[in-house]
Amino acid sequence: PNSQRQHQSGSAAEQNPLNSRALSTRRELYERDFPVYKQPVEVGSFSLDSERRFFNDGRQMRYYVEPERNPNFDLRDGYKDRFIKRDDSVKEKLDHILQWVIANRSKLNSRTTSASSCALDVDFVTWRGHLTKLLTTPYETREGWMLAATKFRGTIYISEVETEAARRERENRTERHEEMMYWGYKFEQYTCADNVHGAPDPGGVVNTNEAFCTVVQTRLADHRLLFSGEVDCRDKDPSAPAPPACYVELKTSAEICTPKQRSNFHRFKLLKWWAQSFLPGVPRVVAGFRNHEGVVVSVETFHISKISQLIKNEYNCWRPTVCMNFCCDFLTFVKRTVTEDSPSVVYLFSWEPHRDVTFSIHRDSQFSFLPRWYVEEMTR
Ligand code: 0WD
Ligand code: CA
Repeated sequence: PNSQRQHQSGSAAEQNPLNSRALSTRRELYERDFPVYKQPVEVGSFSLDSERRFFNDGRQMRYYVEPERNPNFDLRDGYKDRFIKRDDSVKEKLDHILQWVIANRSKLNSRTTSASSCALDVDFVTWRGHLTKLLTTPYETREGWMLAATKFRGTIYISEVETEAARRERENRTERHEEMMYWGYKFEQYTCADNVHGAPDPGGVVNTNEAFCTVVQTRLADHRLLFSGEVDCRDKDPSAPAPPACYVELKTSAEICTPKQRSNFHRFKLLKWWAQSFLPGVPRVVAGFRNHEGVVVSVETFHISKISQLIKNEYNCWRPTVCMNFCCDFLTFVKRTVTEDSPSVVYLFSWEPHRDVTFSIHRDSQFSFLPRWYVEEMTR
């Protein structure tokens, strides 16, 4: 109808002034010029050890060791006897990022006046993974999401809430699915060394508690963002560019045997890979293509900057500009909605495929996610 044909510019929420309580996710509304997205700058990093303890340093950083083109890695090896799995029923929310913020507050306070020295100089703090979900929303047809937002001292914190459907899926995974989730971590073990001159140790234990996370700062249009994302490894060449440009994302995917499989890979998988790595400025993804028996039969590098070229002949394909404009308009919608500055108030944004984004407001509820230790530290 009429609202569709309105302005080329302006956010999608603005295009429907009668309904400031909802945001459309229809692709056509986001087909406009690519928004300004500043080159992400790494402002720090942190590590989580084998017991999920936080360290304000890069001790869990690993180094990429390029495998053969056709390596025959057995991803099933060690699943039964050399695997320690993180307990994914434990919801950590933003806790590790907040720990990093407290340890590095001086780096973030670029304002020098004492009046504003308590406020972080950013509009949003969140996980990279939450932003990835926003980028892919206009193309997502299966899984909805819930994002909790709280404004505290002028900054909006965004933390995911597990949907009922996601919880059911997590609690009812098949044995096959559980094993396939291990394959990605096993591939990392075949291609990463703990030291710059070291070699991978495929005989070791895979422990998914361990993580190295980068913290980056950037700006999407007028939204100043601070987010963290888990990084698999880095280029070991000492002359490699500085982080995040030296980082490498590792993936596994089913081997591609038919044109239909290739098309699906371009239309669905490359969207997720592109969104996840583009956000923090990670330039390449190394993919291990595996067969049904969990053997990596080929390895291929994808450069993030070349992915839009690679997909452009695909019929009915995704577009980076739609992803970024939707994310930008969602953040505008959040800024306009989240007005009360209080650590105990949560604005819960919910989305289901084929629906608009809507929200509800919760005071002192189960959804509150800023821990007391953080609020107290930031109020001192
Ligand atoms: O509480 C939650 N719902 C979430 C917590 C959702 C997403 C992430 N996290 C936390 C975890 O503490 C984890 O350490 O964030 C960290 C990873 O953050 P991210 O980089 O923002 O997440 P994402 O981009 O979705 O995933 C990056 C990697 C994954 O690699 P692949 O190649 O599969 O995309 O982080 C791992 C996984 O290896 N990962 C997780 N690790 C622990 N907990 C989680 C998770 N919930 N999700 C993905
Ligand atoms: Ca990965």
